[in-house]
Amino acid sequence: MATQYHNLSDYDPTTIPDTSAMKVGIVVADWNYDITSKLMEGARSTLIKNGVSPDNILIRWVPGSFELVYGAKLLVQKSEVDAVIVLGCVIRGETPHFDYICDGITQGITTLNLQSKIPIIFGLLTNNTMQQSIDRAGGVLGNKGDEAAITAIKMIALNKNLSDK
Ligand code: DLZ
Repeated sequence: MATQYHNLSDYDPTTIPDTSAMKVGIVVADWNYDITSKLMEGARSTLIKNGVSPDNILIRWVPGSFELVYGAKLLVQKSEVDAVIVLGCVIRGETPHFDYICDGITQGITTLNLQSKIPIIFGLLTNNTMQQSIDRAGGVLGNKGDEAAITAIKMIALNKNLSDK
């Protein structure tokens, strides 16, 4: 079913499933902290606003976005979470090896998703400028952390729904 929304944080709250038992891990990169801390706050507050208990949100920091893949793998293997959200920010203008980092993370998260029993949600900003990242971390274009949180809730529900059959 196609979403009628272009921004995943514009959601119909009546479609949000029961989240009271959901456990969500968030792995967030320290690099570009001014941006990533806002993504993290957006994700955390959106989970809580939609019924996830603060006690069921596990947040772990890694040095840079490249470490998000290993961080997510650790949470998949060593915690009891139902989904992992990765949050980071890579800016082309400030990062000489932008394409290598972005490709590595994208491939890594894709591979983890294929191997893991729980969904890994991709919340990596890959922008050309700092302003574009500011716009997407609680600025004029919303907060990609919020979108990642809603996506996590929906994917956990899908996984649980199919597991119950
Ligand atoms: C090295 C590096 C650079 C140049 N730029 C960024 C960036 O824009 N965003 C980010 O999250 N991390 C960056 N890093 C750090 C790498 O992700 C990684 O932490 C280091 O290469 C060590 O593995």
